[in-house]
Amino acid sequence: MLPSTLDDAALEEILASVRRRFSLKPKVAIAGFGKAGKSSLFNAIYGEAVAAVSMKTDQTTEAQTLERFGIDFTDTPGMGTGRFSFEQVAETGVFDGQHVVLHVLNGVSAISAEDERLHAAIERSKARRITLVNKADLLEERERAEFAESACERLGLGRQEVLFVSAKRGDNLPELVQRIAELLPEAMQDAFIGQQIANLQLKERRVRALVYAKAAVSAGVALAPLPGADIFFITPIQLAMVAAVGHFHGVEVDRTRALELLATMGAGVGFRESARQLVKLIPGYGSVVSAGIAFAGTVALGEAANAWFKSRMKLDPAVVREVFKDTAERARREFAERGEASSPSLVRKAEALRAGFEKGELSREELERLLVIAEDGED
Ligand SMILES: Nc1nc2c(ncn2[C@@H]2O[C@H](COP(=O)(O)OP(=O)(O)OP(=O)(O)O)[C@@H](O)[C@H]2O)c(=O)[nH]1
Ligand SMILES: [Mg+2]
Repeated sequence: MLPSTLDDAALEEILASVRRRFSLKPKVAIAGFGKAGKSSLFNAIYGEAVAAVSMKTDQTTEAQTLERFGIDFTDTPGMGTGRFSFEQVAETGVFDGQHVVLHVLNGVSAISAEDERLHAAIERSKARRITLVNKADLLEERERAEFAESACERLGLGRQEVLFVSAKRGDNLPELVQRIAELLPEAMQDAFIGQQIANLQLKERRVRALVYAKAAVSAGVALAPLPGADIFFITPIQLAMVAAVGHFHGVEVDRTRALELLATMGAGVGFRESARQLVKLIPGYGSVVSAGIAFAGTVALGEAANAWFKSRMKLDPAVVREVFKDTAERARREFAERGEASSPSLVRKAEALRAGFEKGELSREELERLLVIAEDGED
């Protein structure tokens, strides 16, 4: 059996790099005039617990009651909201530092001249803009149509640019989250999707895409099985996946958390030992890790991690094990039927990296590192 060069320090580094990716701070500012519902939207997107903290910061700002205009800065969920006069905002280029600015119109009051100025200031800035009409729950169909018409006319927008939402009832908040995510720099999208709570389906879709990508890489590296060796390559890939799945659900995955998950599934202490025990739970496991087993084991672990972290580690361990086993069965069948077809470019990429290692072109460390960061879509 080949020894692994990936020691505990290297595994820690994998966890840390996933943590860094998810701790990026997308700058999303919520701007609008008094009582449009900025704070309510902030709560609805990030959750009451986060908003409660930011309110405290808000109160420390002086003379805020004198201002009619406010921005709730949400670039760091959990802290930092501020109030600014319109002049401060327009003249200090405060929007330039934002990725996305949500311009919140109050659906129950007419669009004002100040809203027009605010819109123009956002347009002048480098930030991307989304224009919202809040309190849609209070509007009849006819009133919505009238408001939309007025917004298009006064702000020069296309009809599809005006998004009606209700912070109170939740109308269209998943769509809002989707639009924000699409406007963010790509490297920050996952962090935002992890931080928000208003579009849980989007979290699920991203988790599933991630899990299947990691499974394809695992399969690729195991295509030419070497007895005992593959598990060493697959463990770091799976560890990065588990950590990312946790972060999508707002759970910071450190070493202890990762081990806790493995222990929940009845696997032993230590990343590598656990991985070796886990793989034995998969039906059809032999002394050699085949591509199908690597694929199934990675999907199963990803789904088990998803269920576990989504429940905030409250799920009955027996249920987590069941998720693992059932998913492993299903994923094995999928792989047997479709083979590499699910993500052929990733499978090929992993296979090529592995071949490079065997020809001596890549060191083991290089191979492991490249496998962990392999992403779809580059070729
Ligand atoms: N019906 C309804 N009421 C809402 C909605 N969003 C906010 N409100 C109400 O509107 C009022 C103002 O909401 P806030 O979220 O405090 O608005 P804001 O823009 O942060 O206000 P300031 O910080 O004072 O500028 C509160 O009474 C909210 O309950 C909504 O979608 N529907
Ligand atoms: Mg407010």
